Amino acid sequence: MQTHLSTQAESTTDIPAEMLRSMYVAMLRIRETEERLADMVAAGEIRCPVHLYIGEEAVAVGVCQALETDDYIFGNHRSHGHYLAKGGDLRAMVAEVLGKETGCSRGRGGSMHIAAPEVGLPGTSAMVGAGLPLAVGAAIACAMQGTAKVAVVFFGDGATEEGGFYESLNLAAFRKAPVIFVCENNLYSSHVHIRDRRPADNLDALAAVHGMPAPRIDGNDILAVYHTTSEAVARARQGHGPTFIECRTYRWRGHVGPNYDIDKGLRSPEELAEWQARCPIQSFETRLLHQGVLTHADVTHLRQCVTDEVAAAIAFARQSPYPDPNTLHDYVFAP
Ligand SMILES: Cc1ncc(C[n+]2csc(CCOP(=O)(O)OP(=O)(O)O)c2C)c(N)n1
Ligand SMILES: [Mg+2]
Repeated sequence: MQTHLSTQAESTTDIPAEMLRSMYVAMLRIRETEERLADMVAAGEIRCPVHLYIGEEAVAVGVCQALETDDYIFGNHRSHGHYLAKGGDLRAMVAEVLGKETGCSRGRGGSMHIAAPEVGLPGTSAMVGAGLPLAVGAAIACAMQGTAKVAVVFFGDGATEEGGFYESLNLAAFRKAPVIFVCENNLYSSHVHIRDRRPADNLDALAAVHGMPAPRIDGNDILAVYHTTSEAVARARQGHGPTFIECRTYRWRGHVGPNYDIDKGLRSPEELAEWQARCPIQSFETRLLHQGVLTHADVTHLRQCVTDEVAAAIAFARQSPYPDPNTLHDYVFAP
């Protein structure tokens, strides 16, 4: 079983410059969207629970860059980044978080129930661990239909403490299902650190025991995520079965909402600062500048484009109507 923590040694030279730029922009888009959503939650404009992904952007973008549009992804309660990285419509997501009729779930779902089936995200579930069996089912269906499609599920370290996690890994391994388990290990489940929940920090070993490769990688290194996922996708498409990828990362904000959970004494300012110094966007930007893929003028321009794009999405969402109260029961049951 392969278990390694890669560093920023992975090469950029085998990736076209245009793709590198697009990966950089995709991370910027997630960051800017989340920062603005955080402001809107703090101002009381957004009323649904919002779990922010800031700090973890390299996982979603690195994984989705290795997928085709018709491959499936499944998310969880913290899925804005997954949705955007897979190509979901930004305006429809912001409108959903604001509860508007133009939202991707017509304003009925909110932040935790976003969907973009047109790009392979059938939906997200806030039940911790619920995405795993859905992804395994989708992967088995893809194989039975004779397609080369794969399914990916993003889940947190906390989801490994659910029974469905073990059932999913077992069935996927047994059936050699074309599924990739992407564990976003941000060290916390709600407000509890992994050292206070488990006898050992060994999630990769849980997967390895099911007989699947279980690389443990730096989830803040987008190229490590991209290369590792590409290998897993190739393996899955060739019929060799699932891979478990443990991405070590960190969410900058608290479990839910815009605050940092420092005031609650749940984590230290030093821990947060240490991970902020390892910002996945900043390190990738520095690298692209160093390698001449981007100039400083490009960085300024691209950052402004993303700021404008997000501002336009927020304006669209604000101008959109709320659902008509008479349609409250629509879309709840199949007609
Ligand atoms: C089955 C279930 N149990 C408990 C909860 C409450 N809950 C919501 S998020 C969360 C923590 C999840 O932690 P993790 O899986 O590590 O994801 P992260 O929030 O760190 O991204 C919990 C316990 C839930 N939504 N579903
Ligand atoms: Mg977690």
